[in-house]
Amino acid sequence: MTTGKFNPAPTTGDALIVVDVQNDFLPGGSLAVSLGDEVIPVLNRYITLFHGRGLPVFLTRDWHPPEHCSFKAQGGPWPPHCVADTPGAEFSPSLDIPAGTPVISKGTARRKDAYSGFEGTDLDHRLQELGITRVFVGGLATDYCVLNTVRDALSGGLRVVLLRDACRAVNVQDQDGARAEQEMKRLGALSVEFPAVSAH
Ligand code: VGL
Ligand code: ZN
Repeated sequence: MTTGKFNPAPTTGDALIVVDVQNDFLPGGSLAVSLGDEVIPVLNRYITLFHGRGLPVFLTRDWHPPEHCSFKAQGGPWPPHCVADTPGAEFSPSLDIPAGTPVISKGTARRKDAYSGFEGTDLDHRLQELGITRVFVGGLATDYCVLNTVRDALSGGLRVVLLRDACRAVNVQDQDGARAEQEMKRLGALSVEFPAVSAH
């Protein structure tokens, strides 16, 4: 359901998924997303909101081995980024992470890339265990990991609220971010901005 009297106020059965807010995707990082740092204060508000209501928060992270297949030297499209246990792979120090927040690592196998937080991880199982039926998704980047995470959430039967002001795109091509958002909405995601949620 994407329109009508859909109430996006976070409640029991909802979880927040914060996608890849890691130093390498932020200004100064090896695969910096333009204005990527602007998502942090918005995400911090969502984290506070969910955590304050006792609702689960999950963090995903890109967590690649040093010679990952997505890196240019291995024939992939990207500069080296988010190599496990390096400073570039760490979450931004500005992200307010409650103690004990679960972290989902993806793209950990050398020969396989994974843009979705569900791919090759136990995220689906973890959400099921908690009785989650709807996920709120924001982070980096709109046109890769957010898009693919949202796609998998929807095809796994979850409802999705896309936090549009908590996302920024790589935009390899000019309109990639805009196209990704359209695609997520077409697939059934509800796209909201923060006040739409906090007003309830
Ligand atoms: C991502 C490009 C390469 C992302 C990850 O997190 O969106 N983008 N690896
Ligand atoms: Zn990556």
